[in-house]
Amino acid sequence: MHEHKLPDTEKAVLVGVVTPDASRWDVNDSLDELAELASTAGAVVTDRMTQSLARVNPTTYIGTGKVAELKSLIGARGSDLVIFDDDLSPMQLRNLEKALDCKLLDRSGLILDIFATRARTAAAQTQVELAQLDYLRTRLTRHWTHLSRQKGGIGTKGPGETQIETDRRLIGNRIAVLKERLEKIDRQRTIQRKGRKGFTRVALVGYTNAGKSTLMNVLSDAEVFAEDRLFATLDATTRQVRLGANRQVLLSDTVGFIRKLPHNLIESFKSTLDEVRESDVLVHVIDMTHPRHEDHIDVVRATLGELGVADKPLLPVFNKVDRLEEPELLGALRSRFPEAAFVSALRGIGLSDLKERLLGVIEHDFVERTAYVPLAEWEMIARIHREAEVVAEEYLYARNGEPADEEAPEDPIPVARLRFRCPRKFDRDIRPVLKRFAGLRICAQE
Ligand SMILES: Nc1nc2c(ncn2[C@@H]2O[C@H](COP(=O)(O)OP(=O)(O)OP(=O)(O)O)[C@@H](O)[C@H]2O)c(=O)[nH]1
Ligand SMILES: [Mg+2]
Repeated sequence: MHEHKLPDTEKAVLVGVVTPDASRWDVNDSLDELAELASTAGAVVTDRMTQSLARVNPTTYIGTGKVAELKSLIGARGSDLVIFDDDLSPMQLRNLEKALDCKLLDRSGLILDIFATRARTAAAQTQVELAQLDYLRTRLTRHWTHLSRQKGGIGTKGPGETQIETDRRLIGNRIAVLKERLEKIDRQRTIQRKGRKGFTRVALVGYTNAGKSTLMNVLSDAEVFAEDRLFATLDATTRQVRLGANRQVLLSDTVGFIRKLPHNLIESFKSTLDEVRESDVLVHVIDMTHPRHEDHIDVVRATLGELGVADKPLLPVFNKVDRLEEPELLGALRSRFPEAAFVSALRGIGLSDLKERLLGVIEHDFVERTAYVPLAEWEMIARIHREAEVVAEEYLYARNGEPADEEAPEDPIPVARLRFRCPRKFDRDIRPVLKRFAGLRICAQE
């Protein structure tokens, strides 16, 4: 596939609407974040335009007067694109394109574009392309393809024009192919994950740029790409991490969350987000030095809810203490989140406290069990040794207590009596197997 040379910087105008029902997010904060996203995508923001409206204009998003104002601004600045803070409906997009004659993007389109440039592995690339096509399917306008053919740049990366024909049917076909490819990737991942059964699995979650990958690196010696950019990480990485003398966990780093994460991205990133869904414990990394960290916490919680994992045990970790400028914030957060750890992933501050607290959360999720297992079932015994913490082990003889055996008593068989601690999940996994040995009657000590 050839890559067309993209202009290094595109000049962008940001547009946001203030509505009375807007939540705690101030439109300026939201545009700050949009500007960060735009610069991550390689644009230079020259202007911002906001408008207070009772509600967003259903035909043009902003009011008619504002559209005219925007048009002359674009002309005066020689802008390359306009980015809207909310998702535009196909109708709004069509009308605005007609009126402005300029490349238009909305927040979701911008986020998708960043994801497209960041995707490195086949899985991430497939997932992003799927999300993009799904997004485009409802927004295909003649103008859009016309522009994309002439110019490259933000909003046009990812699926090349050979793939994006205006024909929706072709897009539908391509989506089917990608879905199939993802299913294959999914199956491979499921096989990989099977090998990790029984390990306590911990997933790092948090707002983009909170420091998840930096924390992953410092805890595990992994070399995960960390950068002061939004969405540095798109793929899940998993590493073993030692928490205490006798406790290894699997730690996964994964894609960051953001306000208004496009819904089709969450859908498409299902297999990456499975790391989060299948983990036993979540570590929620928060950049406490970010002025909007409270909102970030809310967004992450809401996204976890959407993923159906809101009830998993969760450890809040406030990161970047090294950079904290208001010492009173530390006290306030400590009293509000007494269970939280306060760290600097970058400087390696507070890591042993973090590990201790994480151990505490995990312990809470552990159970102690006793099981009798015939020595002939050495694979099962080995598995318990490998994946649980064996506290005591002794060897005995037992007879099978099934009624059929009463008439023709078998010779006593050697069995191991194992007392072990394990995650509830491991206990659930092996219980059906151990049930098979429930009829054993201990008859002699060796
Ligand atoms: N001062 C300071 N900077 C940090 C700390 N931890 C991370 N950073 C910086 O914050 C930026 C983002 O860090 P990442 O680890 O890439 O963040 P992330 O949460 O993985 O971000 P995404 O993958 O984009 O979701 C980088 O520039 C890090 O160097 C910290 O404890 N202190
Ligand atoms: Mg990262």
